[in-house]
Amino acid sequence: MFLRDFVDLTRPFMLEQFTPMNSSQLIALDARDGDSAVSFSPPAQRAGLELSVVVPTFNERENVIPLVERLRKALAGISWEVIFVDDDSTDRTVDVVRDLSINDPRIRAIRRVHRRGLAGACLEGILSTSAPIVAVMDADLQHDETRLATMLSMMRGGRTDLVVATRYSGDGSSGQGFNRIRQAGSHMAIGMAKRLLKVETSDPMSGFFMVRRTLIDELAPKLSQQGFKILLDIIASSPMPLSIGEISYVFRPRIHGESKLDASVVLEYLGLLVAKWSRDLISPRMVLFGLVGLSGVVVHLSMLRLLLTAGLPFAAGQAVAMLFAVVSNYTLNNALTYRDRRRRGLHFLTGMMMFAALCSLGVLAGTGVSSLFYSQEPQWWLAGLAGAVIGAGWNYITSSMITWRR
Ligand SMILES: Nc1nc2c(ncn2[C@@H]2O[C@H](COP(=O)(O)OP(=O)(O)OP(=O)(O)O)[C@@H](O)[C@H]2O)c(=O)[nH]1
Ligand SMILES: [Mg+2]
Repeated sequence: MFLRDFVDLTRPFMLEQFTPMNSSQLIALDARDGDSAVSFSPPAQRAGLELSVVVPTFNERENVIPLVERLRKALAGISWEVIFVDDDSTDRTVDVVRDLSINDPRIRAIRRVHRRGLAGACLEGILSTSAPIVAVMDADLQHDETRLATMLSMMRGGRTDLVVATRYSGDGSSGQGFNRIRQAGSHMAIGMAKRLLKVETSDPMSGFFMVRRTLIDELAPKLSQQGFKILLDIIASSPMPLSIGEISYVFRPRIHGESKLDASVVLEYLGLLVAKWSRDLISPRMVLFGLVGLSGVVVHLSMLRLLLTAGLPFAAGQAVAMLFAVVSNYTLNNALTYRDRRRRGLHFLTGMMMFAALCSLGVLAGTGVSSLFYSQEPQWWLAGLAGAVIGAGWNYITSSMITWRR
């Protein structure tokens, strides 16, 4: 536990910011945090609010109104609200939500600026409500909202911590929403989660579930803000076995807008699996940083070989190959490891220079440590390994705290 706490120093502040507070405190936070900001439409302060539906959105403008209409029908007779957590969509999804909220205070918007991430958005939405029970569902109408009322009645007795809407048991299916490749990938991912993390539910990858808010209040500091798989993270992060109910549903095809799922989601998922399997000793970010580092070694050696074959002297070839590896590592880390804090435009270039300068210091520190090791214990591999660990650790810490600081 301590290694993760020590190394992943950049993480904790955001989650704590969103435990219940009033609007004036939120405005103060906005002003203080120059790097990232968040704006809220006023929370619905209604007595007896029972259910909050948290909907993460990124470019879902056309889906907002149909979803709200469906929620109104499905949740008739229940005291509910819906919170759209939008990562500053370019199609101005948040404006549609705010227009609706003028006439219906049950509809709320959280607009996050300079942040990306489905899991982080869901967490922020959950932590911003006072409702005791929270549902998480996608905006794109793929999740069957008519299941919500039954899910709520399963939660009401107080004995169930979590209800998972599953595509993989009873009458559930993913056939309409997934092609064959997605289906095979989903089954493989579930198999890995079950084997490695001993997760019992039939659909730990589901993005449609209902949970007791106090559980998330407790688990929040442990949950990753990266990735798509918040449900798996919740189940695997709980120190106590959870009482989990299931309800089946048919995953519908997406009608409006585009899927945000891409290859990086697979890598983020692997990061989450390793993190939970190591009992949070390693963070998902560390796993991604390590994978990118390994790819840098491959880039470096391939380039060196190419340049030497082309007749370049060794020193020149080595310098150019190193430069390629640094640029490749920086670009991949920007796209994957620090996707939620991605640097763009001019910031991309200044970040690259910063990354290169800090990595050079890492090389110096690593060389110094390995030379010291070698003078005490002339085992080349042990000394080399010590240098590599120091260099990689330095690079990770400075990347998280300086190049991609929040
Ligand atoms: N706030 C926020 N929401 C996101 C982000 N990425 C995806 N979403 C939302 O999360 C939900 C699920 O995303 P989808 O792209 O539909 O993912 P999916 O359902 O697994 O994939 P498809 O079946 O291809 O649609 C949608 O409501 C998205 O708008 C993000 O970075 N931030
Ligand atoms: Mg979808």
